[in-house]
Amino acid sequence: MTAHHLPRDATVGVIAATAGIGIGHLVAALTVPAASPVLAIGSTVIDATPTPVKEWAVATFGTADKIILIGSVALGTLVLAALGGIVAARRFSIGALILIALVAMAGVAAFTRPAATVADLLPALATGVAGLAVLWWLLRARPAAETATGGPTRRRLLVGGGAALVAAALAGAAGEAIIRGGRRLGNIVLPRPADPLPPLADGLDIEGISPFRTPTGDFYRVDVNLSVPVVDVDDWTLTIDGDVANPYTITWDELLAMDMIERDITMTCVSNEVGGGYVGATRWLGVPLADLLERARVGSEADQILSTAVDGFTISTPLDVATDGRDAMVAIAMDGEPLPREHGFPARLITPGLYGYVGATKWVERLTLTTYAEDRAYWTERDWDIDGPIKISTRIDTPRGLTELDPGDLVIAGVAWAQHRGVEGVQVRVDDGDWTDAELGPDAGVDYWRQWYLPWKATSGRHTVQARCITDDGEVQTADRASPFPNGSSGIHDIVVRVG
Ligand SMILES: Nc1nc2c(c(=O)[nH]1)N[C@H]1C(S)=C(S)[C@@H](COP(=O)(O)O)O[C@H]1N2
Ligand SMILES: [Mo]
Repeated sequence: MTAHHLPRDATVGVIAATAGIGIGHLVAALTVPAASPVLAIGSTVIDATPTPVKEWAVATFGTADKIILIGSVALGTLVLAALGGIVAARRFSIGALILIALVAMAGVAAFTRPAATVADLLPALATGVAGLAVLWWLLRARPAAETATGGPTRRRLLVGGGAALVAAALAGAAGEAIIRGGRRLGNIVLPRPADPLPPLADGLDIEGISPFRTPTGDFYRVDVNLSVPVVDVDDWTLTIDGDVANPYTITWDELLAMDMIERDITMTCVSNEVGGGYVGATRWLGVPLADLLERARVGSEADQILSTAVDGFTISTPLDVATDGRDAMVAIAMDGEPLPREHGFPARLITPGLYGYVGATKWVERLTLTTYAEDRAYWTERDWDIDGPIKISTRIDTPRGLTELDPGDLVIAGVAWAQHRGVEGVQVRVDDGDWTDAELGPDAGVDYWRQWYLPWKATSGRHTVQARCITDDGEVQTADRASPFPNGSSGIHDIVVRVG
């Protein structure tokens, strides 16, 4: 055997691995979607990545961080698979061992996920069986006596390999379709809140300003999940346990039968940078956390609510925010629709005034009353603050920084939020001028952002525009640009524009 067969043998390895991954994805879709080989390895890599690197990745690639991660895992897998193919063509058993090692990694990654069961091993198993079968079959299809020009047998290899690739693509696509189509989002009829709110105001209609209510499709998404959990409400339950006198579990129907509240709440991520897009505002429908806890009769020890998602992810929320009168809730709907899967279907925690990582558990299924001394959650284990109050923020939506504008009458506009405190005013400053009061849009309560705007006669030249927020209790936002992690970025948003 000679070196010029290397590309062909490498291709055989890649085809075998691709076939395995495609079949594995289909089996995962039918069993445990998150245990799909590439996803399972990717999630393990995410969990094992040191926090600073993770923060860097989110800051640098934004939401594309996941695509880049999956891409790298896939690339690494294919390189190893190519090596497996080359070795297998010479010594089948050793080449096969390389593929088996790859599959074993996927199996271990799937099985060590929180709350994994034996079913989590099925996708890796299917990947291994399919991959090895294709490898063996393709290598057997190779001509016994090789000729440089190839021939019909070589064509058989091409056709066979092509067929395996097509089958892999079909299986993978079918799997993806099943996962996305979901087993059942259900024909959910949302209950009416006990005290419906008046409709949310339309808000200011200024070109470039954030809409007063963020359309759900534009709502930012932040989580550690490569694949979105698929939950069937018929199988879902919510359990309240830990330091409580009356631990209990309720079904979806029982949750829906409880009294509902609707609240207008702005949500944001601790990783949002000054002026960034990880913030959204909408109307949430749900059951007050206080009601759920009251029924459980919380003991005297607990100081945190440790919430667990269906995939084992945990968030810890200070117990006092559930009882200090704010409208923390287990939400089931946003903007009048059941939660979309990416935002936590069927139920999630929403805690006004706290960053998402300490109060907004998506796909929640358990609330455990415990203590900070005893239990830690995903992010607090990684040394993030246990208390994550949202910092006062102002964002200039328009004009955009670093743009060229025509001189004349312009409007500076944006949003400001002082969660759970209320926005009393917003002030704008151009260059070294005075801070000028902006006009405010409608008020939907202390937990909701406010739109603001200020007309501006723009003169030629380069200008700096800044905006700051003043809270209902009189605090003026400062220019302190604290590091965005782990406490959230504050700081005055400033942009530079050129008027030409
Ligand atoms: N299960 C689960 N819930 C989660 C997270 C997560 O990774 N897993 N991320 C949290 C973080 S950091 C934020 S900012 C919010 C984001 O919610 P959204 O994606 O609906 O905007 O969800 C929170 N809830
Ligand atoms: Mo977050």
